[in-house]
Amino acid sequence: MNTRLAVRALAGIALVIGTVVAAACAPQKPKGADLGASQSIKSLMEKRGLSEADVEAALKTYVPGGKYDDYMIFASGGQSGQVLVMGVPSMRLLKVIGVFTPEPWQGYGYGGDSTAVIDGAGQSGHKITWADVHHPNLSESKGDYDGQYLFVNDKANARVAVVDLADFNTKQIVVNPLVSSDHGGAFVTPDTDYVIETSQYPAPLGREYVPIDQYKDKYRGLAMFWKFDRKKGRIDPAQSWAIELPPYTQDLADAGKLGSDGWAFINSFNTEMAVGGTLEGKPPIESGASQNDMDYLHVINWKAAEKLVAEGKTTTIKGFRVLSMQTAAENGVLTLIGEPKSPHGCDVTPDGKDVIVGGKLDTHATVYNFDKIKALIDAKKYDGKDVYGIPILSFKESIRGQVEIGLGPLHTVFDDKGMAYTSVFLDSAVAKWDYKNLKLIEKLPVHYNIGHIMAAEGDTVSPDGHYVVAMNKMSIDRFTGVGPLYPQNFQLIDTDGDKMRILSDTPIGIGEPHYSQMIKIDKLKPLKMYPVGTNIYQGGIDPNATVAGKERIDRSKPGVVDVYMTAIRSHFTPDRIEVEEGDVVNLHITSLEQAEDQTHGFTINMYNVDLSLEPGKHENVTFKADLPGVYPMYCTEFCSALHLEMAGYVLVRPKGTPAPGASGSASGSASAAPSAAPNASAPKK
Ligand code: K7E
Ligand code: CUA
Repeated sequence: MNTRLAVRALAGIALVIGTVVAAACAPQKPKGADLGASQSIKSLMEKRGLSEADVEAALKTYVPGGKYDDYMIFASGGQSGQVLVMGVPSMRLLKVIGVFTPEPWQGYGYGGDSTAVIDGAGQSGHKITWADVHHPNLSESKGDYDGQYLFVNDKANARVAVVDLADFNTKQIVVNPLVSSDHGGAFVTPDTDYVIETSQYPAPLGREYVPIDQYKDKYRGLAMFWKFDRKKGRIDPAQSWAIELPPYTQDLADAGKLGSDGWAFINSFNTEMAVGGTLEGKPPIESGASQNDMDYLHVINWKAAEKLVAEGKTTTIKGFRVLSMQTAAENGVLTLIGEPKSPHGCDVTPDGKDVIVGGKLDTHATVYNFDKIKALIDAKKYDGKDVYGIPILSFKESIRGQVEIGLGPLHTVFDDKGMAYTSVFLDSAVAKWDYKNLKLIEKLPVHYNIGHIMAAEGDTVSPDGHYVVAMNKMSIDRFTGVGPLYPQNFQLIDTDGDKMRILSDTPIGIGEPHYSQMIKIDKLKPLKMYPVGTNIYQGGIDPNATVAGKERIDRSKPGVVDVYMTAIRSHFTPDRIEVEEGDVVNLHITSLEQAEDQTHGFTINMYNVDLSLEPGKHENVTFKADLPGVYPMYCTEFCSALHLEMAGYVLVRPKGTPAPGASGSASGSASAAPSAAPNASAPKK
């Protein structure tokens, strides 16, 4: 593929390597020639088989240690249920945030306070410990990323998670008890008043059984408007509400902005309402759903819906206020417009004026114009109604035009120069086009089968330009083989020059990322540590936080042992905990550290307890000591020269056995570990 890359190296190359400065205009020159590079660089290029284009791409993306990336990507971790944090342009992986799936390094879901987040995220009493993560969305203020929160949806189980970007931890997972799957989410309104989650596969609302031959009458879609309480940093389910939708398979959604603020747009496919039946000789959903030339774009006036909800024009299902689709249709809240064959992406332009839809089985990007739509709705100028009585607007009168893009346009993102970048799945290409003048500018082949595409600040009212990333579903030929399950491939694309070009390939070996967002690094203000005793889930100092010198074991309640414990380089106090079989043990552990990056881990053999104690963090762990025996507990982060010594024992004596003399006291005199001063054992200040 080096030749292919070399062909793309057309622009003037300014190469700066150490003291060697060279300017060369040399398309398709042989390797290493005429770069003016030093002999050592030339021979290095030859030895490694690198072209000029390779070297330039390397220089554009190399970020030396100690220098920071310009942007941060929050990428869906797909089936891993996690979120990946990466730097741009280096594409280095910075962190994997545990979201829907227990994550051991962060001690997420292994006995500490985070366990309640995961355990509380089950559906209908079923514990679910994975997710199909699709769309991470950053919180916005006035339509611009503000770097405070990240929302992600779980398509498989209809859930939405809130990640706090102060500490990059998942603080909340809300479950949608009305629908069985979601997809159009988690999109935010321009001031993050709402996080929008729309259903995917229609089902009876409230998750009841209804025979599938009643699909048309009883199966439904839904748009949930989760109310976000920014002060608390949590979604407030009690203030959230929903709109019932027809059983057209709703797909992607986006919120209006600027002039179209207060509106939302949702794609759909399978307006044929095909329900499969392959064993019964009926066509599969894939062909049944591809009969009509048009599906329906759903246009929602959510500000008007909010008013109707406040006026009580709702029914309650599973504790949620739901606006019926009839009420929505009659009050101008829900309107449909035809959209070409099996659409997928639905993206509002940065100026809020247009909505761009890509059709999977179409060759166009269709540009709907909000002003035209609004005028038709205001004038009640309908082309007819669907079978549910929902008004339909004229397709022709709602669009500004269509642009021939290629086979299978999916998603569209934007730069700062009025350019749209659309992923073209079947063509395996990125199409750059002028969305104001509806003109295709350039197509760049990618490897292979691009799904989503992301751009720097690409979903905001002011995109940055410079980079887009092609999120490719396949990676044939791109990387060393790792067995039949291939990684996905993120291709970083430079959009600064006249021609787009691929700068790097990055394998994603953890799941299938669907969407991602890219934010300027200076918008993020992550914490370096917590005030001592912080409960990161409840906020503030935990009532059970322990200060130095006040460590103790409280056995005042029968059958319960409360341990008030501290961790600091390189010991736990207490370090011996004696309990009786059957006791419920509550550990309250506070990290007393206030030095950057000085994290301790904590585990107890056999009890599936695993914590990450970042500086200042407090954790509460409860377990039942049901197995008599001797269980080492220790620190799992190599925190200091005496890290291996940061250990102790939980001793569970058989039921009815008398407690040995002084064991279990907080100041066991036989302790082998002297309380080393932190700086005596630590490499860090
Ligand atoms: Cu994979 Cu946004 Cu869920 Cu398109 S979606 S690729
Ligand atoms: Cu603390 Cu290792």
